Amino acid sequence: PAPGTIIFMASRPNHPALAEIAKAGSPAALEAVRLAYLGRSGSLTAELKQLKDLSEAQRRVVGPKLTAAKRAIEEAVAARALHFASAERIARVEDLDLSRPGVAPRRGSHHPLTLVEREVRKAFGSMNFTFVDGPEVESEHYNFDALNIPADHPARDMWDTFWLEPLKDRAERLLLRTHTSPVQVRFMEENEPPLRIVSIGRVFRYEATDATHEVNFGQIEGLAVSREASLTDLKGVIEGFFREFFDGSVDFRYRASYFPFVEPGFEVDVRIGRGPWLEVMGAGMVHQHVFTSAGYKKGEWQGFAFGCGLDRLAMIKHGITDVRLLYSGDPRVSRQFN
Ligand code: FA5
Repeated sequence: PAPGTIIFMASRPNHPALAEIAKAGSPAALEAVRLAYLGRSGSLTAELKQLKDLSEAQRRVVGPKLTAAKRAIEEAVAARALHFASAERIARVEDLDLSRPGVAPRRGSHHPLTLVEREVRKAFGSMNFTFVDGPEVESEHYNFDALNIPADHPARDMWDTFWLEPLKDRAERLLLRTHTSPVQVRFMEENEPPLRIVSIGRVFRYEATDATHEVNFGQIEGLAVSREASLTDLKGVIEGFFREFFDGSVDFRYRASYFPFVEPGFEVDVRIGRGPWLEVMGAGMVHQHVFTSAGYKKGEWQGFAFGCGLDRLAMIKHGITDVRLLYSGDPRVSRQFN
């Protein structure tokens, strides 16, 4: 039924007030009807007052009829009042233009680094690598010593380090890890080969920022250890990954380089299409000293490792010219990846 329609139910008293309420054309008219029956000098009020003068038997017959009538009138008045209120509301929004285009909700988007990280996981996942994490606050031991970089080794100059205030109850010096390579040792201490892991995370370096250097950036660490892991396997994995990641033709260049935790070591450059050569990662065969610091017996295992800048991958893939944009917190950066 339309709003305000009064339904006379069979069980309700067919009181004459109900028809008047239905006919009331305004809130004022409705109020007048209500007062005529239920007001202080209303007719139903008067009848209810007279109940006390009736005999017990009469009261038992008339009483329920009067209270039922009172309730029916109150309900009808309330329903009619609701009808007036909603009619008023409809009048107020009558100029509503339902054909006007709506306001589209703004959809969020993932940060380009998140998207790149997911692609990296997909590619290495398909090559049966397991993903592991390591702490960002690292000890001097795992970040340097266990990786064959003793205190007096000149290679320590390669990483400008954020040192942390030493904890009172810990002799060990703590730092913000300068690379993800400490994860290699942490994982090997707990696991026996053969193994294949990738660790993606934040690293920190105390250096001046420019378009290609941040103080805080992401690295992808890879490690595979078995009886006969070889350079050929390393090349196969790296090239397989980049071909999938860049979805097409990629050229590779390997340049001899030095990292104390690999031997031999090299840098990998890639070229996409006819673009320039870009340095994307350090890599090499795991140094036996790293195996021994992880508790493996010298000469028993062979492994390869690589460390790649996550930000650089994102920049190359999406033509981002300044790494600092990735950490600017500017939503316009992410919005372009919707
Ligand atoms: C390392 O950090 C080695 N741990 C990599 C490695 C792992 C070598 C395993 C061998 C075996 P390097 O300092 O070159 O190496 O950094 C690796 C990558 O991180 C670089 O190729 C670059 O892509 C990225 N990178 C380095 N410094 C910055 C920086 N300040 N901002 C952004 N990306 C950086």
